Amino acid sequence: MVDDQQRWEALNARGTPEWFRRAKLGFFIHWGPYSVPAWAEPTAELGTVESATEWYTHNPYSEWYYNTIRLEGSQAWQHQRDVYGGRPYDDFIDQWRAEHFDASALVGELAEAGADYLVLTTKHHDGVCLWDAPGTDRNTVARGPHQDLVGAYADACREHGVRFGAYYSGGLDWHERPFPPIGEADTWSWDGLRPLDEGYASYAADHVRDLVRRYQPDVLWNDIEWPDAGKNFEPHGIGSVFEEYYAAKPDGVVNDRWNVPHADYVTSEYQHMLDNEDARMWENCRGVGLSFAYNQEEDLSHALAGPMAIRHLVDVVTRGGRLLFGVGPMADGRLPEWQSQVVASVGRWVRPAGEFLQVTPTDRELDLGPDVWVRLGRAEDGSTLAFIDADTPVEVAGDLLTPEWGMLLDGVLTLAPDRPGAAVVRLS
Ligand code: FUL
Repeated sequence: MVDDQQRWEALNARGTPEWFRRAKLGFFIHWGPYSVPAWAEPTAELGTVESATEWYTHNPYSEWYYNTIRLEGSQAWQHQRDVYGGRPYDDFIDQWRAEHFDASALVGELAEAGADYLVLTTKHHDGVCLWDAPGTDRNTVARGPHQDLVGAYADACREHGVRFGAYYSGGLDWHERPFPPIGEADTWSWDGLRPLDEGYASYAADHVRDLVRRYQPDVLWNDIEWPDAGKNFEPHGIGSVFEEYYAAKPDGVVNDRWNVPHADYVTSEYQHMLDNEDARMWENCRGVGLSFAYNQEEDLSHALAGPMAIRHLVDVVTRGGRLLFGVGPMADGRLPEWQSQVVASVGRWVRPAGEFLQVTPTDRELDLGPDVWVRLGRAEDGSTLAFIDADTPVEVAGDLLTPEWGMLLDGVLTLAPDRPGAAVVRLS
């Protein structure tokens, strides 16, 4: 008899699939009924606010709207009263029409920007499923858009050669397991707030199995733990779902937010970073602005735009990670103009320079002074690449690999003012 421990060991013996090792840029899509009110206070980045109550009461994540409007006295609670007369959250499911949704056009836009993969919220914490999931009619086929949105995205990804990932909130489902709003108590812990029971564990496992069978996702991206009753192999255990998944999709990967003995990689979020980056395969996620889902209160001034987005991408990649960059479509299915601008600006850099992101961390150091932004990576041929961004000429010895964005003459690098981000130099 093979026991559970051996089964976990067998799962852990898998190597990281080559495509994921090489993937450096993914886009994260948060889309749901919360995209209808699309409202949050653009306060701060996760990891920069100390008090949990402060964070949740002024939560900048618009996908948390269903929670924030239940925190009496919060601005979101007031907004829901003023604009929607305090009506129930579920009205947004029916108001969501997705009338201009064109999966192929949207995924094409992200592919153009150099996306290796995309991860879509198939069910966020509000419990609404973006496909006709078993066991619930709170889904986008029965209501609202009346479409299988997961299927549309999965097909469009395959059409454009982008790997398709499914985000699933296994840990929180504010409808299936009604909830006291998170943030009333000043704690970051989910204990006492997330469902643990077997009924919910089997409901969620059936969903993930259904996603695997129908869409064969390249990534299974769970959030906020897996219900405790299902953290095993039988009868509804996520371990057996993983076994089925890898049998169907040998080069699939799962993230670490199940809190079970197996994960293919670990995740960080905004400035909530990992302590052991070096030891594992990892991914940093963040929205282009302060929210993952679309927030009408945000514009380009809240975004990590142009060269700053490239700096973040390069910073993550040269530390050994990959970036899962969040965009939030509007309720009609299109990206807001300012987010499209960010995506396009990423593409202006990644299209010509993306190949130089195949680097690993290096111990080599290079001090070019306080005004120069520089990151180093070890290329596959063993050479060292420097990613350099500076407004004034920089003394550096090497070859400029992105000659269209500047000049490197007699050891002096001068960057073009309209460069889309860091220049790449192979150091001597
Ligand atoms: C978090 C969620 O609570 C956020 O809303 C978002 O989905 C992020 C990627 O994960 O934990």
